[in-house]
Amino acid sequence: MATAGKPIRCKAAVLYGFNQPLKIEEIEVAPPKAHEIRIKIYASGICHTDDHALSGGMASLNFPVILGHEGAGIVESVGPGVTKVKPGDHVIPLCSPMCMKCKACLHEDSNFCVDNDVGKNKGLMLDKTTRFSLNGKQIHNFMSCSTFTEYTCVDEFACVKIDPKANMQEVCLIGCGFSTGYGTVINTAKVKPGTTCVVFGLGGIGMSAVMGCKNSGASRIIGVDINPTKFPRAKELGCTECINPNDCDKPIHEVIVAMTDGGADYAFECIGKVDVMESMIQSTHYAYGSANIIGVPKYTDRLTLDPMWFLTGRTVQGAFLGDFKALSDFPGLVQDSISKKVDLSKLVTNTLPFVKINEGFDLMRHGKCVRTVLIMDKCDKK
Ligand code: PAD
Ligand code: ZN
Repeated sequence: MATAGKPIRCKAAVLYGFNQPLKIEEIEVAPPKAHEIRIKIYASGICHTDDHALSGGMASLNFPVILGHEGAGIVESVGPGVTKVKPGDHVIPLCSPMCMKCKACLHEDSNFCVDNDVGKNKGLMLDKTTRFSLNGKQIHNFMSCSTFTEYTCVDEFACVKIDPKANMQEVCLIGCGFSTGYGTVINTAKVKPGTTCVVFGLGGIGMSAVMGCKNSGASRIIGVDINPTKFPRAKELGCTECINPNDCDKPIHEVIVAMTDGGADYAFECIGKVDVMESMIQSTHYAYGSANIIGVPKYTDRLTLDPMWFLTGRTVQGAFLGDFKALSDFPGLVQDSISKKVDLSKLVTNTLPFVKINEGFDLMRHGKCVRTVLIMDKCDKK
């Protein structure tokens, strides 16, 4: 492409400090160096993890930074040595990169590469620099990718090629939200047919977990949310019942234990609140319940656990990105989206032009969407 090897000037949403609005700036994206890929982003979902970072929920964040980690785009150019993709390929940038050399990447049960930036939040490429700048000042990346920008640049290990037939405005959600909720159900908990599941929190992650429970053949799927406007969509996706804890005269776990003759087979926390996580654990059956933590709490929060909750036979576990190994699993999820085995359009309740990104955050904060997807450009290149 004509832009290869040259810096690209484009719009990006820059965060300068905690709890500030994102500022649309014209930044410069340097050409990719060896083993790096520059990508034109077409669509990006807004995930609660972006707001978690923005509002100071993570222990550290280097400013200025370009957030966003749930995108889809087309490779614009590649640096020397890149073999995985070529210009023109459709891709998902990975917040869950995989080096395929470390112990975690090689472990059959892990997707948590030692070189990912999750929790470390250095905001740098592997060579400890960044390709984003504004007036010569460096801007950090986020979770190895940054998708709230018209162009991004990632290390080769943070990118996977996908089928160009996929709808970018839908499959961008495979980059984080959909994979996280759906995967925790099918890969981590391994929900069995005929069982009872409870999903706490019916945002993008929780709704994806509901889809996973439905596709796994659960016979009863109970959705829990303090925002009842989420209930119709949750029922459409598979919830058999929905409960608002604020309408209950007992703690929500007591309500669920009573409804399910001793507790659910599986429960999922998709909010990021430790008090709800404690309820979620106690809402599972004491003898065999499987409690699954997905939500990301504030870094200073701690769970208060009674060991007796587990001595009787319950298990509790957590998952990053639904335990999907992005490099090998995402192309298959994209095929599931194309074939409508999973209908990701049901998760995209709102779309907005990229420059309205702050409105998109407000929609999420006020519970007015399941997922808002920002459109950087319409993709007619199939
Ligand atoms: P969201 O804001 O779209 O949805 C959260 C939902 O929880 C909303 O519908 C709220 O109404 C509901 N809620 C809030 N408080 C309560 C409560 N006390 N009881 C019941 N319902 C409540 O967020 P999201 O779906 O984008 O993200 C959910 C969490 O998952 C968030 O903590 C995010 O950081 C985390 C996440 N984890 C991973 C991972 O890999 N583990 C990946 C991506 C996101
Ligand atoms: Zn996310």
